Amino acid sequence: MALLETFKNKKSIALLLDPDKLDTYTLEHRINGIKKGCVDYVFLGGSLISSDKTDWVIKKLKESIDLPIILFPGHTHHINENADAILFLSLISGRNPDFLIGQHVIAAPILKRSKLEILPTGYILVDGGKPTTVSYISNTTPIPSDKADVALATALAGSFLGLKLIYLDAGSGALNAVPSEMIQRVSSGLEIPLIVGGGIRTTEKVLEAWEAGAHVVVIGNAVEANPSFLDELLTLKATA
Ligand code: 1GP
Repeated sequence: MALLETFKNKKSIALLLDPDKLDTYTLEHRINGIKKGCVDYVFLGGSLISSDKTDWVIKKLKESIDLPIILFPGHTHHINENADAILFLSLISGRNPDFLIGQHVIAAPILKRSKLEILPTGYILVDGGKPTTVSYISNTTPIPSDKADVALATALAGSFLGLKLIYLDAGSGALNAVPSEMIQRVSSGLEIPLIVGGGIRTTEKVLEAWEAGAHVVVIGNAVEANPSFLDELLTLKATA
């Protein structure tokens, strides 16, 4: 089934892996967790990737697990044709043309030749209480976290432009996750699936985001800081 449909059909968790932060031991640990069933998707990427480990990570993942590997690129250079799909992100909360359409024009011919499933995604950066790499690198200002109406208007504009997913992100390692009120407001006004991430460190927060209307909750830093969080996610999925 196409990923867009599966996103809609059930509440799920995506584990964000940053290739720069993985060594053999860490990747094995993540793979063992994924095999147990604690997450539904693997997102691969980050705003800044300096190593050349992406091929290796995809190969290792594909040897061991059968979950969709979805690129979460920060730049055209991060395209990798061995993954399954790509979040084709337009940074619609920002006003930097390079991240609204510029990178996309460069990427389009490469993607046309690839077998990657393309997931047109409106990416909305929300203030998470501290500057994040993505706001710095993209040179964009996040939406204030108490401005749910601005987030909704932005998400609606994205959907009217034909984008198929909205990703509300407080940024990796955010102090504060996207508030439930904002998730609720955006999800209730939208008919396309909603991904939420950034600063989600507890299973309670995952549940809160799901209950507010998120379809996919993205977890990155929490597992890097505390690898046993994968076991907590497994328990959550077994009971949710
Ligand atoms: C960042 O939404 C992702 O773009 C995940 O954030 O690393 O804070 O979980 P964390």
